[in-house]
Amino acid sequence: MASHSNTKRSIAYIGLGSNLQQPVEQIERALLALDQLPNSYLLSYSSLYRSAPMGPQDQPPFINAVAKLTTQFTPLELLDQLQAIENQQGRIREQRWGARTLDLDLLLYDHTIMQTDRLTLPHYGIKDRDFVLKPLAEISPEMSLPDGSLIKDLLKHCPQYDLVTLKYDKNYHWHF
Ligand code: A4P
Ligand code: MG
Repeated sequence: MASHSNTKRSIAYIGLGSNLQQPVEQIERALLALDQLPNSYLLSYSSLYRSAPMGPQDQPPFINAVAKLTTQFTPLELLDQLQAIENQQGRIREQRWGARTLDLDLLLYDHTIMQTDRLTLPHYGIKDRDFVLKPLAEISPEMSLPDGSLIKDLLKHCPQYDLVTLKYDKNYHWHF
């Protein structure tokens, strides 16, 4: 395990999305990978949601979820870890907003606000995506963004992507 001078624990929220190659399994594998990250602890994760594609419409529906971690990684170190997981799951970067096996977005890192070439925090799309806000509200109903806006208020005025919550059955399978 790499040693890190940063021993402070931060809270990070990760948005997961997939619409290729058995998306439910892609999300489950990604949650397992997040659970196994060093210097981090997976605190909770939302239900899985099916959503209509935002962007090009000639692609399958997405499966989305949100996970909450504590981590000792800095924001950029955590982004590296997330991109490594995307690559392990066969992510090929093609069209912007196009189909993908796995997309991991760093939504929030404590109340950090930053804008660099590699990383924008909070993630720029949070407020316009019910497939991010709804799972966020499920795991942290009272949370707000660094600008003070409440997730549950944002959800009321947000574009809708036909969300359907998947159910987790007693055989440990997600289904519609
Ligand atoms: N980057 C900057 N900030 C961040 C951040 N907070 N988290 C940079 C993650 N990455 C961040 O991302 C491009 C670059 O953004 C990265 O190299 C990183 O340095 P990417 O994942 O390679 O490209 P992308 O995902 O195709 O582009 P983008 O703009 O991030 O797309 P989004 O916003 O991720 O949207 N429809 C539904 N229903 N559900 C979805 O999940 N997802 C997308 C992709 C489109 N339509 C969707 C969904
Ligand atoms: Mg992305």
